[in-house]
Amino acid sequence: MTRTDRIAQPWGTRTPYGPGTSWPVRVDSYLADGVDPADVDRWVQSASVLHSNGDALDIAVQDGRIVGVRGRASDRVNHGRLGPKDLFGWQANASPDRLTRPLVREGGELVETDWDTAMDRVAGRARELLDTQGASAIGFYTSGQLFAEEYYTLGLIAHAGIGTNHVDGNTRLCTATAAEALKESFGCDGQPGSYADVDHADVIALYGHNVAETQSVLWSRMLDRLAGPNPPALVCVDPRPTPVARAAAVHLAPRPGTNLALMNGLLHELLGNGWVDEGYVAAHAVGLEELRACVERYSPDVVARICDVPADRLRKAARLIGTAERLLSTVLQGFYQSHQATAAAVQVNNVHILRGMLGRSGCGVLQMNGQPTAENTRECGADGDLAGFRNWANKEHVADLARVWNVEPMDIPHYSPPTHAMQMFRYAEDGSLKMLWVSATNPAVSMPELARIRSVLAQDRLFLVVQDLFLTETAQLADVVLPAATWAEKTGTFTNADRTVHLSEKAADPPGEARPDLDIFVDFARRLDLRDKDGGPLVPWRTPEEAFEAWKECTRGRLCDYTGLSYDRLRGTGIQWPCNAEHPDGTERLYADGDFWADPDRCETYGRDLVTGAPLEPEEYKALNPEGRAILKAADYIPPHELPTTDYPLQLVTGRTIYHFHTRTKTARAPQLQAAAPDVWVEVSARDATDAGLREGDLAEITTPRGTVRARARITAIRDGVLFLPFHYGYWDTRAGHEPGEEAGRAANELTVTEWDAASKQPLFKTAAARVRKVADGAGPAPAPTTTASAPLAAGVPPTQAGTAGEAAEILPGTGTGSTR
Ligand SMILES: Nc1nc2c(c(=O)[nH]1)N[C@H]1C(S)=C(S)[C@@H](COP(=O)(O)OP(=O)(O)OC[C@H]3O[C@@H](n4cnc5c(=O)[nH]c(N)nc54)[C@H](O)[C@@H]3O)O[C@H]1N2
Ligand SMILES: Nc1nc2c(c(=O)[nH]1)N[C@H]1C(S)=C(S)[C@@H](COP(=O)(O)OP(=O)(O)OC[C@H]3O[C@@H](n4cnc5c(=O)[nH]c(N)nc54)[C@H](O)[C@@H]3O)O[C@H]1N2
Ligand SMILES: [Mo]
Repeated sequence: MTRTDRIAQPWGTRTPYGPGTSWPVRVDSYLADGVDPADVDRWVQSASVLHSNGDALDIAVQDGRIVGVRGRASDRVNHGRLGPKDLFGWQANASPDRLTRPLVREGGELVETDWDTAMDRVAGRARELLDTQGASAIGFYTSGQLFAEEYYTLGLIAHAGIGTNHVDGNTRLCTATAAEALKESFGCDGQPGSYADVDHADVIALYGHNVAETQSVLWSRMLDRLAGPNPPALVCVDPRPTPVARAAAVHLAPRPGTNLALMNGLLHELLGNGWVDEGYVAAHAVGLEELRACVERYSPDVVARICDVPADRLRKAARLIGTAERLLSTVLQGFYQSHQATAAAVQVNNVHILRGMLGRSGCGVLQMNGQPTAENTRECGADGDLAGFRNWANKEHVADLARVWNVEPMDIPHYSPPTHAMQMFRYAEDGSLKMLWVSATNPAVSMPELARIRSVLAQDRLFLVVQDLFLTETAQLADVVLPAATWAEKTGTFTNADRTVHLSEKAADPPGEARPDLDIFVDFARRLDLRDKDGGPLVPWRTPEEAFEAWKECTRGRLCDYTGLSYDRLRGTGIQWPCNAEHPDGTERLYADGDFWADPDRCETYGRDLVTGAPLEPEEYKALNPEGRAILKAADYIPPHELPTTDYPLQLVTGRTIYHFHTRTKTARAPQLQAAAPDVWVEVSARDATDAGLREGDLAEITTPRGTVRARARITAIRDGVLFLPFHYGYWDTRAGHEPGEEAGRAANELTVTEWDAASKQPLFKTAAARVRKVADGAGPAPAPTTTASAPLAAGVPPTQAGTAGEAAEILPGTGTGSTR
């Protein structure tokens, strides 16, 4: 066993391996100071909820309290490894400022109350609105961080019980584009690939995906391949010098917002050089001629001018991708939250269709998820889609769902596409939406253009319910605050980005009167007395396992078929859906036979116009794709709406660092993680820093047409003309030495724009015009990590480390049994 400071070395010790061999096991664990493995009473099976990777772990329990975590050696996803957030993040559960009682607003103040009073207020307001204004006065805005059982229950209540079309998740900000891109190309949501493709690929292309920081264990797998024999070549498309970019054979750093032009350039080269599997395309795809006609216009020289990347480097990337024998591609927020998101993400699918690189080992596309349970939000229809990937525009799908729920088809709204989150906030702003129930998300920090979001949420005429662990920026604006139990305090299942379903079991009691989200939703349904068409309770279940059994029935025969799973079967390793009688052990890769889920009778959508977002009519879809093949969809590049001007000469992008999760409600409460990145910073290139007179650590002010943020400058190898802000830092926070009410904000979303992708409706967090100026000299380096994309150019910045506080155990192959007991 070795001990490693996992703040200083986030990816831990290398265990090299070669292509086609299995990734060695390395078991990581961290126990609270003074706890000996021998003292642990119980190890409770779970997986991480601080990213979408699904790192399986066991929770250590001593005297009824959580005291640590240990990676599960037997799990297919992580082979025992854990990342920094996995190792240290659990400490937030026991934070003394957890919500322990419901709160209601009385005379302008939030005051403690009992559950009956709080829930009667919520149910009472809902009943009143249903009676006076109808269901469209009520909206639900949920998360990618609850469990499948909870989403399924919420989706049923909202769709069939309340009857509103206003149901969405923060998955709209996160992976709406992943879902849309998969639907557009393959007819249905669902990742074709598998993490095991890393073990076989000879080329791995990462598009706008800083996997090193955002799915750090998946990056360890790639690093172990890079350290072994016959390593894969990496292609990285990102304007920042991420760890991925540094390890890449080819790094393309395009101007933000030009991804589609870049992709069209790569496809131009694939088609021009004949790097196409003609037989595969002829047998399994439609749309080749349209694609060819479109990408013809994107020669490397044209693309070099649009994206400002060297033409030869583009050719080099295209050659790697075009001649790869086993190509794995991943896509994430650098595409999904940037301009022309869906159109660009779809082109990555097109690369795989053209090259016939689907359904074989090493040949995967991962249109990544971000949040741990985002896949379930989508599957269960808590993002507005219909449960089980059913098509709202297909009457038979609606009828089938009505059968499962024992309601009338007309009870399930399907007259128009589901209302997306940005539109729900617009309805609240306009006043037609009068009640908004927010669960497990913090929009007062995470949505674009915060000044506007605050004014929407703070309105008197909006009845705001917030269900959270803490009194977040959003909860502070609520009329009713419901204290929730969280991960490790409740049981449920969730599905990671490669379709692996994990069971997460309750390890400890929630604090005070906090209750599982499932119990809260079920209680609401009971208070409203929601019924099915025979007068039985609409939500007949109480426990997570009962909810899971009901969900299984809803997925029967669908692509996301869960019918072969059970809580018992999931006690062991995670299992990939579809899992049913035909595939009792789950399914490693979708579409092995080139049989897509795109048949007009079974597809999840008839698709949209990628430029305007207009839904296609069923007849149009049938004419385009009568046999249900994969669809090669083309789109032309158009410049972003907000381009640099003389007033705002730079481009602002926003994103993440390895040590923090989102608005930091959990990671700011884990001492090692908080200390590694305690306050906001802004990344600036050396040229732009010189222009602004900025040196490392100086206080800078960043301004866009929406607002101003102050942050310490970190000078890095980011592309010239681009600024980067992490979006983790909400209201000024005394922990970082700030006084509440300081003048300029520090949340990146004070600056972002209210605009979204036409097809997926995902907001643009990664394309805005901005300027930067110096406010004051710094007293030392910026509070940014040195281990990551924010590594400083300046010498002498103390390295990010935690010393003994960050030490975690690693059991390496051949040095132990994999058990720390
Ligand atoms: N440590 C950590 N891990 C997380 C999370 C977290 O908060 N912290 N959150 C989880 C969630 S919900 C998500 S969605 C994922 C997100 O995971 P990622 O998508 O990997 O993370 P981001 O930092 O949002 O964006 C990735 C990269 O996009 C680049 N980028 C910006 N604009 C453009 C552009 O126009 N084109 C291109 N090609 N690239 C661009 C940025 O430079 C950035 O490095 O991470 C998950 N994992
Ligand atoms: N500028 C900018 N903005 C962004 C992004 C970006 O890259 N740049 N990324 C976007 C993306 S991809 C995402 S996913 C969003 C994330 O944005 P949010 O969803 O707002 O971020 P979180 O901080 O994870 O908020 C989750 C909340 O749920 C609470 N919670 C956790 N577990 C539970 C539970 O079991 N039950 C209940 N009831 N509550 C729980 C937490 O305390 C927390 O307050 O941000 C988006 N916003
Ligand atoms: Mo996300």
